[in-house]
Amino acid sequence: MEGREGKGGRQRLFVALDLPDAIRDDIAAWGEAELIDPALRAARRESLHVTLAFLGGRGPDEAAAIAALVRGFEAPGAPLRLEDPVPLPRRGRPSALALPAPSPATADLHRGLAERLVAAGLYEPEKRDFWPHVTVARVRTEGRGARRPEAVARWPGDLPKALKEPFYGVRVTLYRSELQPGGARYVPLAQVELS
Ligand code: 2AM
Repeated sequence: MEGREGKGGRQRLFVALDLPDAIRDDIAAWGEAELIDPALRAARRESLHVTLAFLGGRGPDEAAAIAALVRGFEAPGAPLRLEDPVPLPRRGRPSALALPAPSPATADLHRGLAERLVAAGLYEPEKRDFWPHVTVARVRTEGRGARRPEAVARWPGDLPKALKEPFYGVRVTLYRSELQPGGARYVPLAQVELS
């Protein structure tokens, strides 16, 4: 689509495990009450996900091949649970806030997907270990053009007990990330339901 792509028709892509609507609703409700520091910008409700593979800028042919691979991906639904929020990075001034989502099944999904993408010549695995998490807020940067995150005075409290109950991630989606002034918007390009 015109105007939606970067240089040379490239799109910024990633594959994610979607969270069930009820969990997105509960995280959004928690965020409305807890993400009150003006330096924090809460993620949009529909943007809440666990990234399985970050693909970066890709041209149309690669994007089509990745979409086909995602549509043909077969795997069981992955149980996961959320933990209390942690500022990231852990050292230095934080630029984001994430909920860790420890889950061997999600790590298996990541591995299975990465193996298929690598076999198709579409992905170079990351050197760092896979760490499943849901980013719930970004920290605004200081002034125009500045990259340094603002200082956050009031970090949110812990998650309510109900949000720490295990649940299933049931859908894998290829997203295009569109950078916008109000924060990135993620457009679904291909999806597969897990069994
Ligand atoms: P984050 O939530 O930890 O920031 C869209 O930007 C998604 O891709 C986000 O979930 C983001 O992770 C992830 N992402 C962005 N840049 C990345 C990178 N260089 N390596 C791995 N994941 C990245």
